[in-house]
Amino acid sequence: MSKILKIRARQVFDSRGNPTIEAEVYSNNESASAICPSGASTGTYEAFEKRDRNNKKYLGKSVLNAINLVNSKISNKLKGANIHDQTRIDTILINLDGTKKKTNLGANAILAVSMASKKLSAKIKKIPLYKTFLVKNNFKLPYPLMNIINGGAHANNGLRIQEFMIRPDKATSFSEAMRICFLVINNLRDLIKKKGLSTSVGDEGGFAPMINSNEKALDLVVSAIENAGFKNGRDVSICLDVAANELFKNNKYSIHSSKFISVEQTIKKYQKIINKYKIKSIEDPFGENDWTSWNSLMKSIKNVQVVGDDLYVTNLERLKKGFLNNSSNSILIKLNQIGTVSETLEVIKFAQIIGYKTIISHRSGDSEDTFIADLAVGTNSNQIKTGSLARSERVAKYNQLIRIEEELGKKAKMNKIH
Ligand code: 2PG
Ligand code: MG
Repeated sequence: MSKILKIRARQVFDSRGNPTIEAEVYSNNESASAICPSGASTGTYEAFEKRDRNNKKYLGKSVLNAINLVNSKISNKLKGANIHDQTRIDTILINLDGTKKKTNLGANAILAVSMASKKLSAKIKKIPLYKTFLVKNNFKLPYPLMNIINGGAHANNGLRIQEFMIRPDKATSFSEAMRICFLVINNLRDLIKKKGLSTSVGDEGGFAPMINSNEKALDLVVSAIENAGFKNGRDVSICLDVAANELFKNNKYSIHSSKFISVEQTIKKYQKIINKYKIKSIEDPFGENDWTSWNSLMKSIKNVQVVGDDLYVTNLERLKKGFLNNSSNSILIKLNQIGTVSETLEVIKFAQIIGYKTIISHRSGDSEDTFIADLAVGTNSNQIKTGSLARSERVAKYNQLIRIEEELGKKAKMNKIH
C-alpha cells in the first residue's frame, strides 16, 4: 500500500492572472500536483471558493488561508491514507470540512488535493490518468465544443450570449475534429479582419469583436463554417452557452437584446434562432432557479441538446431534481463546482444512467493543468468544452487529447453525439 506522506500547497496564478491553489501530494518518493480553476459566471449553488477577502495585498483575491489549511489540517488528516483509495481520501476531506458547500476549508483547497491525489495514484501505478476513472476499455474521445466567439462575462464587447461554440460533428477522429475547428477558426479570423474589427481574444480564447448582437455573431460563425468548406448543421454544428443567470430580472430575460422580455417571448426567439442557425446545443438557457422555464423549453424544442451548468452545478441532488422536472437532456461537469473527484464521478455515473449526455468543462479562469482531458476520456463523456484554439491553458487540454488518441492508436474511437 502506498501511503500519503504529506501535502503541500502553493499560491500560483490562473489564466486571468488571479491567484489560485496548486496542491502537491507526496508518497513513496513520488509526488503529483494539481491546480484548481476558477469561474467568472458562477452559479449560486456552487461549492465555496475560499479567498482572503480582507487581505488587500492581492485585492482580496489571494488564497493564502486556504493554502495554510492544506499545509496543516488537510495534510495532517490525510497522512497515512492509501493513495489508491480515492473515495476514502475524498470522504476524509468532505468530513473534515463538515459543511454542505465546503465553506470551512474551501472547495478550491479540497479539489486541488483531490485531483493531485488521483494523479499521484496513477503515477505510482504507472498507468495513464484516463485509465483510472470509470471506463476500463473501449476508450472513446469526446467531441470538442470550441468557444470561438466570447461574450457575456468573458469579454467586454456587449454580446449578450456568453459563448458561441462550434462542434465538428462530421469528424471521425479527434485529430480530424481539431483540423475542422482550426479551419473554421482561421476563416472566422479573416472575416472579422475584413470587417475592420479586432481579432483579439477573450478569456476562453475565442474572438471578442465589438459586435453587439447575437445574430451578427451567429451570421459570422455560419459564414466561417461555409467558407471553410463545411455545411452548418451537418458537418459542423453551432452550440451556445447563454449563461442566462446573468440576464435575468423580475421573471424576465434580456437574452436576445438589451430589452427584458417574458419567458414565452424568450422561448419563441430561441425557436427562431434554433431554426435559422441550425443550433444543436444550448447551455443555461434560463436562470438557475427557474425550473418551470427549463421544462417549457424542453417541451417546445426537438433534437436540441439542452445543457444544465449553473442549474446543476455538478451536484447530484440538483441533477435528480432536474431529471424529475424534465429540465434538460445533458449536464455540464465542472470539478470545482462540487469540489472532489469522487463526487464528480458520482454525478457523471448518475447522469449516464438517466441517459443524459455528459460534457466535461474547463473554467474561464484555468491553468496548464490537463486533468479534464483525461477525465473526459475516462468517463466516456460525449463532449469536452475547453475554449478555442488560442491561449495555452485551453490548447493544453486539446493537446492532451491528441496524445491520448495517439496512444490508443487503432483502438481510438470518437464518442457518439446523437
Ligand atoms: C461556463 C464557464 C466555462 P465560467 O459558464 O460554462 O465556459 O464559464 O467558468 O466563467 O463559469
Ligand atoms: Mg456555462
